[in-house]
Amino acid sequence: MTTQIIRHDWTAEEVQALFDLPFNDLIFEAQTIHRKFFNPNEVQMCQLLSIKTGGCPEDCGYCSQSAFAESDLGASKLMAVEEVLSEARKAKEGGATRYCMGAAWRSPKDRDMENLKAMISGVRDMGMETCATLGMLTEEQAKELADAGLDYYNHNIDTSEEFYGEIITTRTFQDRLDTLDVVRDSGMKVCCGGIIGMGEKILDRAEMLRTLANLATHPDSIPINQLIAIPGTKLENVNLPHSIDFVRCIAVARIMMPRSTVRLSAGREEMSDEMQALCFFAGANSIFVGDELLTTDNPGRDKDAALMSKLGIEALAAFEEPALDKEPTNSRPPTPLHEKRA
Ligand code: SAM
Ligand code: DTB
Ligand code: SF4
Repeated sequence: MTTQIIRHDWTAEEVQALFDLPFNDLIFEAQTIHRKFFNPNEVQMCQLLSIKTGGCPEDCGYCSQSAFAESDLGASKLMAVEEVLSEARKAKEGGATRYCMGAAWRSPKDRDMENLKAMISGVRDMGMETCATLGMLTEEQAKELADAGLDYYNHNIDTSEEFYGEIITTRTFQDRLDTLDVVRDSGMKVCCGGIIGMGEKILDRAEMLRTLANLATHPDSIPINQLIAIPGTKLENVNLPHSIDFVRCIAVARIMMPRSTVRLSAGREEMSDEMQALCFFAGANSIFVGDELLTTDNPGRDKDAALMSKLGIEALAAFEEPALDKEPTNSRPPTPLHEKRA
């Protein structure tokens, strides 16, 4: 199969055709593209910290931190700057090169901005890449965070536009896209992906990836989460997707967005070593390390170190450009999504 390399004009049929490929053809294609842009034996190690947990006014059906969830998670205040920096130092000593701070907010309050900026510049001064996920941002907030040294902003579309309303009602799909524009315009890199296994159809997975790939610029980083069905959330009884179906999503993301970092994010606790190895083969090149994600467990460092050693995978250094980054062939000028929709 011939593949245009960097594209922003994927049709629904083309993406569906990728999902319909025989599995071996799909992951061969994904691995071939992966090798054009990345060292296949390097994976980026990120670590998360929940700097403000619980009591969130949004109703995301998967999230333990939503005030609508019946979880026993209390609502905490924003952590103190020193406490965050001390956790970040430990993460760096443990091998993390990107540090991502998450807050259970609809959007940050102006009164929190000074502390957030001190956290960001403090982490940046340690030599780690910085990322934050704080909800919706105004232009001014995005600019302030960028100026403080925030490299990436994580803001997921989570699923297809069509399925979105089944999962979240307190903000729209368009709200998410608007914040992504604000983030991009501020000069920060965009980290945007979604969740597999919320009861969506394959078509929804295809449409989610199509939305991301048809943005004027591909997200620099694409977290693909497997739903962690957390007791007390609306999705607590949803079954895990089949592992092969999950790997297919990684492969399709890699093919559609060849230069982006694809992050094998939540859900690794439930994944076998073999499934994770297939995800790396399909083009995933980043993981979250450490014992915890935000509110749930993650395979600890020892388990991950053993897996990486078995696979001969090395950690990517902070701020390292992909080793094999080349000029794309068959590149077409991007078409902004809003223009395509009009
Ligand atoms: N409040 C911020 C927001 O929603 O943008 C940031 C935090 S939120 C926890 C970040 C992302 O984590 C969500 O968009 C979702 O994709 C993912 N996530 C949250 N809970 C999850 C779960 N139970 N399973 C899998 N992914 C989850
Ligand atoms: C993302 O897409 N996944 C991470 C990060 N961005 C912030 C969060 C996963 C959270 C999993 C559930 C929890 O620990 O609460
Ligand atoms: Fe709030 Fe983010 Fe959880 Fe949604 S995913 S409830 S916005 S913390």
